[in-house]
Amino acid sequence: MRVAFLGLGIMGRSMAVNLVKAGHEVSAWNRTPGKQVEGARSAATPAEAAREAEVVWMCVSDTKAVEQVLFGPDGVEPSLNQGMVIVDSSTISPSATRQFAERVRTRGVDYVDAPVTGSKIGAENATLIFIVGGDEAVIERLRPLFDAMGKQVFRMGETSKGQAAKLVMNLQIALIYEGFAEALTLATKLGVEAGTLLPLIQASMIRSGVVDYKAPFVLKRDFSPNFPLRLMHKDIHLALDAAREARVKLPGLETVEEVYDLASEEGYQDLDYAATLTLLEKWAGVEVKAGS
Ligand code: NA7
Repeated sequence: MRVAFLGLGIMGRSMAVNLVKAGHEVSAWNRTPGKQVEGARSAATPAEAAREAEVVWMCVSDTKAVEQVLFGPDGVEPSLNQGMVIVDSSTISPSATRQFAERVRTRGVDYVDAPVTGSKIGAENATLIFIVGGDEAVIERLRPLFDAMGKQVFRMGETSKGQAAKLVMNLQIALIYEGFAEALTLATKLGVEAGTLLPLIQASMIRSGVVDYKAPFVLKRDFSPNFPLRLMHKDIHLALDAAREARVKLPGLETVEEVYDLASEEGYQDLDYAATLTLLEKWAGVEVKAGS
């Protein structure tokens, strides 16, 4: 298929590489020049990338970035053609997604929200899980592209429901990780080493994918970004905004948001979100260690 890929960040670049590997004809664009995808045509603007495309696939930071890529100067809008499909793998606001979809629908263009879970490693290995909102038949047409970049597609309902589901997934990841980080901090303060505690966690009902994934990084004190703190912070804001719009109270997430606010003030934005642990350690005056 002819695909315009817009946004070559940590996730987008690997996704575009996998589309090329699967034999699709890709024209790629990134806001900051210099990021390229071997085998893809480099476009100077989103509009240029989209001109001949059947599918425009976006993976940019946030709601504002999606709006600019679609409707800003040099944005995709003038290149929209009847029958085209826009797919958004960024994690953004569900209500803004509905507005963007309505705007392009007037031009005969379908809109599918397809945020992902699986992190940097999932993007590299083409094992992403797509959390999708949109028309079933349109999603089926996109199947070869989903298959090239991921391992599973879960349809949550019509357009914007993918974003809604993604936000509640990240809500849980943020809360589960914070629970783990608080447990490690208190355990260390009380004299139980992380390396001693972990096998107990893994053997018990507390075991979780989040802990399995993060524990090795935490024990190595490797806080380089698989999923940068600034993006999880953004998703926490998005979830709280969506909750406010829906008049839902989320006290746990509100507290975690404060931890992220302080972590950002400490300058941790570009570290992995696992670095919130270091804030807890600082407050407690301990450092979590794997142990002997
Ligand atoms: P990264 O690695 O921070 O990449 C973000 C990308 O978004 C990168 O290509 C940016 O371009 C691009 N970006 C940011 N702001 C804009 C604006 N205003 N216009 C156009 N492009 C922009 O994030 P990830 O790849 O890890 O994640 C991407 C999304 O997936 C995000 O929503 C996550 O929550 C999930 P740059 O190179 O900075 O010019």
